[in-house]
Formats: sequence, C-alpha cells, structure tokens
Amino acid sequence: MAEHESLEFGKADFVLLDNVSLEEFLANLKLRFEKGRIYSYIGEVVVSVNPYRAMNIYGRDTIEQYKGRELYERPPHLFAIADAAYKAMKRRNKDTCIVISGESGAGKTEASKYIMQYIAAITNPSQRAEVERVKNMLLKSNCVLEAFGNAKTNRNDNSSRFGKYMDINFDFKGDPIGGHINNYLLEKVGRVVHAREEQRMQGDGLDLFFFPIHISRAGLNSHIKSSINDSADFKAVADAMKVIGFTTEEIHTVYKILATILHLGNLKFGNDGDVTLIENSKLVAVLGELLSTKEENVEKALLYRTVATGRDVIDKQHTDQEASYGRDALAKAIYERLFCWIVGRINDIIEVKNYDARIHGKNTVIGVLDIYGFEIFQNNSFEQFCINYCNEKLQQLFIQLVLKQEQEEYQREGIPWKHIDYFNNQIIVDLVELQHKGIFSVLDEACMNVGKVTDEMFLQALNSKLAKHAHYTSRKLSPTDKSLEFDRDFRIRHYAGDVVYSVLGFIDKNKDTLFQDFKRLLYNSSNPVLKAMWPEGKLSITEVTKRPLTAATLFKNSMISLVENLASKEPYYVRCIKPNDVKSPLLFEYERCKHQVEYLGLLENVRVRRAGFANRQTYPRFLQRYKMISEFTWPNHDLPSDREAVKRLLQGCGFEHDVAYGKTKVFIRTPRTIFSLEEQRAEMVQRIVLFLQKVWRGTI
Ligand code: AD9
Ligand code: MG
Repeated sequence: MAEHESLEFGKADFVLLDNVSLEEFLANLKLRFEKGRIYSYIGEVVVSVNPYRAMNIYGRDTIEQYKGRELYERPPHLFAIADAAYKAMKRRNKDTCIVISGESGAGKTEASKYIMQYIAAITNPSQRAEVERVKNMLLKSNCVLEAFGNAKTNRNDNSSRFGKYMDINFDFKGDPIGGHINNYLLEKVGRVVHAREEQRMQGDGLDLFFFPIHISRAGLNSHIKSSINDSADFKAVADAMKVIGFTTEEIHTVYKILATILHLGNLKFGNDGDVTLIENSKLVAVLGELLSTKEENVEKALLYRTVATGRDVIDKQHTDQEASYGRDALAKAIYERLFCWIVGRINDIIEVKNYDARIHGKNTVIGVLDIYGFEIFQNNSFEQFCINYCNEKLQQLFIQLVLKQEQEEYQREGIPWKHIDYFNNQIIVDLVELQHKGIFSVLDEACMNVGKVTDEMFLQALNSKLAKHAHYTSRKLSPTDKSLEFDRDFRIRHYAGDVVYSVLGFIDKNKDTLFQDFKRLLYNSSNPVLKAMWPEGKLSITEVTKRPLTAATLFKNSMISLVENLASKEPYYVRCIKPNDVKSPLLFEYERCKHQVEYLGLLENVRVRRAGFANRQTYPRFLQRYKMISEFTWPNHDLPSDREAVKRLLQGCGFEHDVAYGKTKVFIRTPRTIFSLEEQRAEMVQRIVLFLQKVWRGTI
C-alpha cells in the first residue's frame, strides 16, 4: 500500500477499494487518471494508464526517491516495480522478469524504456568504465531496434512490429555486464510492401546509395518517413549504430539494403507475348550495384526460377504475376533478414564477456518483455492472428502465475486458500496451438499438401474441424452473423474481444517461401556483410531438399519457449491501459477502459489478492514500521520472536480477528486494518516529533 498520497487522488492500490466492483474500479482509475496519477497497484502489479502527454515523473530526482525503497513506501510507479525486481535479484540472487502487457498503443514500449533507464540509473555507483559502456550499449540498442522494427499503424504512431525480450545480466555486485535480445516475428507486410503514401528518404550522403526520391507503390511506411527519412533522425540511428560498434561497411550495407527494398517497390513487370519483362529495366542496374552483384544475375533471379526435374536443372520463366510475387517476397525477406541480422550483431556486441562464474558466482538476470499488443484492425490477417495469439499466451501466463504465486505463498506460509473464479483463456490458446486440432496445425497441414491448396480450402478445413468450438465461427457456420461479411472470414472470440480474420494470404504467409534463386543471388554477392546474411544460398538447387519450418510453427515454438523462460523467473507485471482511441491526454473513454479492465482480468486480480489478504509483510518489516504504536514493542520488544511481538501488538490494537500469522509473514485481511495502523502510526510519529522538538528547544 502506497503512502504519501492523500485520498484526493483515489486509492493508490485497488486492493483498498471498499467494494470490488467494476464500477468502483473504474471510478478509481478515472479519478487517478484525471488527477495525473497514471500508476496504481494491485498488490505488486502496476496498472498504468497511457497519459498521452509528457509527464514530469521520470527525472533524476524521482529516481532517487524510489531507489532502494519498498513498494508501498512511495506512490505507485514503474520505478518501484523495477526496483523490486532489482532488489529481488540482488538480495535473493534470483532471476526476475518484468512482463509488460496491454493492447496496441497502451504504453508498453514507453514503460519498458523507463524501466531500463531506471535500472541504468541506479546501478554502477562506482562508475566502472566497462559497466558504463555496457549500459550505454543496452540503451542505444533500443533506438536502433525501434528505427527498424517500429512503424505507424492505425492504433499507434510508433507501434512495435516485433516482439522484444531483453535480458540484462548482472554481476555479483548488481551491475550490468551484458545482455541478450530475443526478437519475435517481425510484422513486415505493412512496412515493406503496402506503403500508403509517397515517401522520400533524406540524409547526409545518402545519394551514394541511390535512394529513390519518389516511391510510388511501395516503400517503407510512414514511420520510417518520420524517423529514418528525416535526416536528423537518420543520423541519430546511424550514430547509435556506430556507438554500438557496427562498422562503416556494415552501416553502408544497411543503407544499401534499405535502398534495395525501396527500389524493389518500384519495379514493374509486364509481358510481351510469352516473354516476361521488367518494364523499368534501368532499375536492375541500380539493384545490381546496391547488392554488389552483376546486373544480369539480378535480372535472371527476378524473371526465372531454377527447377530440378529428375537429373536436369532448368530455368523456368516466371509469369509476370509470379515475378511480382517474387519481388514482394524478396523485399519482405531481405527486410526481415536485415532486422534479424541487426539483432544478432547487437547480441554479439552486448553478450557477457570475461565473466567467470567460478570466481564470482552465477550472474543473474532481469528480463524485460515488450511485445506487440493485442490488435484489431479493419482487415486482420495472419500477422494479427499471430500477434493476438501471443497476447493470449501472455494472458495465460499471468493467470497461472498470479494465481500460482498467491497459492504458493499461502501454502508456504501455512495459510488456508480459497479458490477464486476467473476466465481461463487456455481454451483459446488450445484453439490456436493444439497439435493436430489447433488452427496452426490445420494451416500447416494445408501448406504441406502437394498441389494447389487455396486459402478457401484451408477455411473449409477449419470449419470441419472447429465447427463446435465455442470460440470459433465462420460465415458458413453462422450465415446470418453480420460481423462476418465475407465467405473468407472466420472469427475468434479472443480473451480481449472478437476479431474477424480474413483467410486470404494465410497459406502464403505461413509458407513464407522465397525462391531459392534469390537466396543464391544474395549469397553470391561480393559484399561480405550481405553474403553473411544469406548462408543458405550456398546450397545448390539439387542440395535443397528439407522443407523449412512454417512461419506458424516457428512462431508457436518461439512463444512456447518464451513462456517457459518467463515462468522460470520471478515475474513482475505492468498492465497497460489505453484510455482512448484518439491519443488524447484528457479523455477517459469509459467503455474502452471498462473493456480492458475486464479482459485483463484486473478485477479478478484484486479479488485474488484480497481473498485473500490485502496486505502481507515479514515480521521484522512490520515491526520496523509499526512498533511505535504499542508499549510491548516500543522502542524494542523482549519477546522470544518478532512473530510473538507482532502478535502482541495486534492483539493490543484489537485486530486479532483480521490477521493470520504465517511462518515468516503476517497477513492482514482487510485494508481497513492497515489504514487504522497507519493512522495510529502517523499520530505516534507526530507525538514523537513534537516531543523531540520540545527536547531540542529545551522545554523538557
Ligand atoms: V504497440 O503494441 O507496440 O502498438 P505500445 O508499445 O503499448 O503499443 P507505446 O509505448 O508505443 O505503446 O505508446 C504509444 C504512445 O503513447 C507513445 O508514442 C507516447 O506518445 C504515448 N505514451 C505512452 N506512454 C507514455 C508515458 N508514460 N508518458 C507519455 C506516453 N506518453
Ligand atoms: Mg510497443
């Protein structure tokens, strides 16, 4: 429970609500938002509402106020949770993680950055140069990843199009010595192939890389325009890359790849009878230059594919449609490869080096997870499906851990536990990921079929397998359902709401194939950086036999290992809420917030926490805070244990009925008891202060 806040700002911890109802919860959330109190607690979970304005609460002075303090000693803040995770790691030698969730635009990425900044600010008091270097790298890496991995969407101007999990490693002193980033599925369609407006790229010296001035059909979308295209920001990204340790050659290759993607977007195909042609063939020479390969090789890879028929290898000409498809696949693939390569290079540079666990003991970790939030667009496709599945997985983890932890604590402390009902979204997780029956399996099966399988056939397979599933509907299964407009739609009832997905593109995106010819083209580049990005291009056509894992399988596997990893650490949670859809700092859209509070399970969270005991503290800590209110404990007690002393204190105050004594902690059921203890404490503190003042003045 946070003190130093008057009730004028509402209740700092939702556990203290008089009644746990949706109405009271929202009234409190709204009041706090309107008073500029964007953070609150549910026990140790931070609830955050996006303020959509600059808040003066992240500066050095605020950091100092949170450093080393207990959660309830200061008003709710991200810094408090970061400090708690840090303390747990340092004092108890535990790996911890901070899981930030909430829908698109709710403030996850901003929160993750403040958390990192806080950790950077409170560590390395002795200013060791190597630690400073590592911290600088960790912070700078964010800037680079955002430049390449974020984009403007309808929901968020700076939307994360990739999921990021970052481990920070600490030495035995608690100072950062390195880190590691895992990135998850980069959503690249909106970014590379379907840009909406004409775009320009500007920046010092970029002419060298033949950046096209007008990009008519495709290009990087407008976020790159506002970050990378603007020369100042472009320079900031390039500088950050330099600081991290990218070589000039590497940075130039990055420019060249970006220029390649932009030029590919302008490439048009046509045909002259049976012959497929590149209409603006001048571009091919530019591409050859950018990719450090011969013009004719580029042309050939764009227009032909090599196929093995028995013993023979022949060149088969693409139709102009196939060539267009290949061009888009190439643009997406090199963008994704570039992104993964950047992450890999950053990892090489920030990984822990020269740490000998035999001498210094195990190095411990704080992980910070910032992933793409739940999304509902006008048109939802495979990417939204993956992103929303990811959010289901995280919700499942929250349900399990928050309940599990609570349950375990009661058990550990020998206190009886009563089960609280909540919606368990496992059924939706299963709908997506279950072997043989889940949507991913059905999709993989469709993709495995030889012969032409269409998206519509995939939908039929879903319908026949999932007709009875409570969370699945399609137009065929529910012809009168107005939300399902087209025969190619299916709808999932997600924990966070209904989403209608169009199956168009599912098969293609899941196969995520790139013609081998392109891989060989890039591998055979004389630019060593580019070549290193495409090792599989080494294989000749007859050597390529293994079917690569599908996008869905890769994503599912990465999610499963992410969840395993998080579950193995001590988790801390930040639950972000988006107050409105118009990015307004003033508007608290009641229905939108209500919906989020509901699906995030926040009310259940409060109930579990209270069911429960609103407050728990170790015996020594409790005494430290309240010992002045009882003659048995002030200034010191002579009872055999702190536990006994706390018992005597609480008996003396008449709270015996409202508490339980665990092995190491006292559990207090109702918030009122805590209030009352706090009041008595405040009164005593004041009396003591008055007394001391008198002593000082010499009147006693
Ligand atoms: V997505 O799932 O990546 O699309 P996020 O990450 O949840 O989403 P983000 O952190 O990017 O959202 O926040 C969106 C915008 O809200 C930011 O660009 C800021 O303009 C604004 N925001 C969020 N948090 C804060 C804050 N603590 N203070 C001020 C904020 N502005
Ligand atoms: Mg984000």
